[in-house]
Amino acid sequence: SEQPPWWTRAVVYQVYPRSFQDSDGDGIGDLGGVLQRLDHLADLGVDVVWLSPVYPSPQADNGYDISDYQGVDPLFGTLEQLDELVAQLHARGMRLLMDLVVNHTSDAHPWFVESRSSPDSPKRDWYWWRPPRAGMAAGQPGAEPTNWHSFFSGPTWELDEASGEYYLHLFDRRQPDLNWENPEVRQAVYAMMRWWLDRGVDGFRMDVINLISKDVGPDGELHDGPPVPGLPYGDASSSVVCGPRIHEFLQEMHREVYGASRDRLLLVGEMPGVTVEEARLFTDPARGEVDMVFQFEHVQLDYEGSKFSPRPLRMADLKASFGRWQAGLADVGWNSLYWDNHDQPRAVSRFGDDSPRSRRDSATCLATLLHLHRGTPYVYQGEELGMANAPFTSIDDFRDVESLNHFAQAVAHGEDPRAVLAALRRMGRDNARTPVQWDSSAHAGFTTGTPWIPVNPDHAEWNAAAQREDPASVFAHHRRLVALRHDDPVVAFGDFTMLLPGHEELYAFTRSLDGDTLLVVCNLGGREHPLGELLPEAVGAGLVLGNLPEADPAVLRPWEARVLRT
Ligand code: TEU
Repeated sequence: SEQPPWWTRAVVYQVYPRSFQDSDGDGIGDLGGVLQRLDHLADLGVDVVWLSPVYPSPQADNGYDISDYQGVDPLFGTLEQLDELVAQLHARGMRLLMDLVVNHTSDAHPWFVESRSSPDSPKRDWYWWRPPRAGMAAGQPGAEPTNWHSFFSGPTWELDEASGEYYLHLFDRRQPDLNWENPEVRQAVYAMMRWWLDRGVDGFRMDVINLISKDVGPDGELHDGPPVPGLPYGDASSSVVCGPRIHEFLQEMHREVYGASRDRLLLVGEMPGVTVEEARLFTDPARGEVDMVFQFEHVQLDYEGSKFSPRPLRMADLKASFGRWQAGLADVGWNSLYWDNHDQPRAVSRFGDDSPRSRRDSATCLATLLHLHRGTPYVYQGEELGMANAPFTSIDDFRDVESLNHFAQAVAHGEDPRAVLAALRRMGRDNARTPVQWDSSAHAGFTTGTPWIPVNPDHAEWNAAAQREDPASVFAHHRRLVALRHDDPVVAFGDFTMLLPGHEELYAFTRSLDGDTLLVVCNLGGREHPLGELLPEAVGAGLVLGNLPEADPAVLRPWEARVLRT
């Protein structure tokens, strides 16, 4: 049978360049810094680097608001440095994914500047422009063309005074949505993608790519969504998540862009709200769409509605979600596996226990659980070091537009600022954006200047230098997990079977391939459990990889994970 694609045994490492390593002392990470740290990535053994945006951008959403798709912002360096990064990664047998942000551009992109210049502009239809709601005056509250609320609070429509028309932005008002119904837009995006592939990049992580097809009804119009409790707006999801032409657009992209390069590429669709059933279609190789998707089910189990309304995570929900995705993509398609990225709080604080006693054990336990599932694991910068949420104390500590907009809207609606701040501290995206902690020196070796966001004070103890030579470190454990995936085909390809589905603290499963079975047992809690009683076959099995020193095989200690060959 034909060889499985190369990325089925790969591990991806996400670099958020702004917070990775600064090389010119301006306090903001850059490409020069990434080039300085390639040995760290090679030492970890990862195969692919997903680079968050470094394109020219006003930085309204830290680069996810792009004003030139074919360049590098001077903040981050030069196109030559990006070419050097491609060459350096390839020299190490690694590959580079660029972040493709084409659901929207920056409002400073020449396309939008032209589109906004006049209702008669040739690029007017490159974006979503609409008159005020029938019978209402431009600027009147409620006159927005639909009642949708933005991911970043407020309405998704911004009034352009000059024309009296509104433009659509699912995210910040500085991120106008491109109109993918317009074939000129699609062709311009495809040409840009081909330009990057010609420079040697190895694929794309496609930002909110399942939002590009909006559901325009038979009248070509966008319609209101159901009201959202507690918000003056409605929910856009039914009109914009996995819209009617999404598969058509991705297949067209596949036909028009990848060509002969296809087999060397990795194409990852970030898809908020995607279901397993839809992911079977998106990732079925026969359909020519994407290779894998970033889904959001497991990172939406510990809140109700808004991410800023947290609730305790139930283990049964976590197992049901992971189990559903493992089963759903077992016979077709492929899973992405992640806890962390630049949009999520730090895993060890959110799903583990970042207290001094349990931080190392829970970080390595969570990593073992994730990396032993079937799919491609993603390591977010600092996750391999057990980096934790930051000790934010005031709203002035936050930088992220999502958090700042939410705080303003929530306080304006009368919520207690301290309660809102507590939710931001727990779930805010800035938790993932504090600088990577390289050593115990000032600013953790991230910059010789003043960091754009404070370094977590715990870098004195939690940093790469302290861990690289320590076989018991979070880093060393991640290195072993990556090696295991490369060396053991059961890890990459074995069938997944969930065990102990009802257990509140133990998460156990098997991976089987041609009669070779691995048993994985993880204790996601602070109490010991009698493994011998619960899974007798675990006790005599050979230990392939554990996160704690070997002890009584019949007892699973707090935050202990074991990979066993039965
Ligand atoms: O994120 C899309 C997205 O769904 C997240 O904004 C998520 O909904 C939110 O963070 C959860 O509260 C992508 C990028 O990863 C993110 O950084 C950008 O802000 C966003 O798209 C817009 O480009």
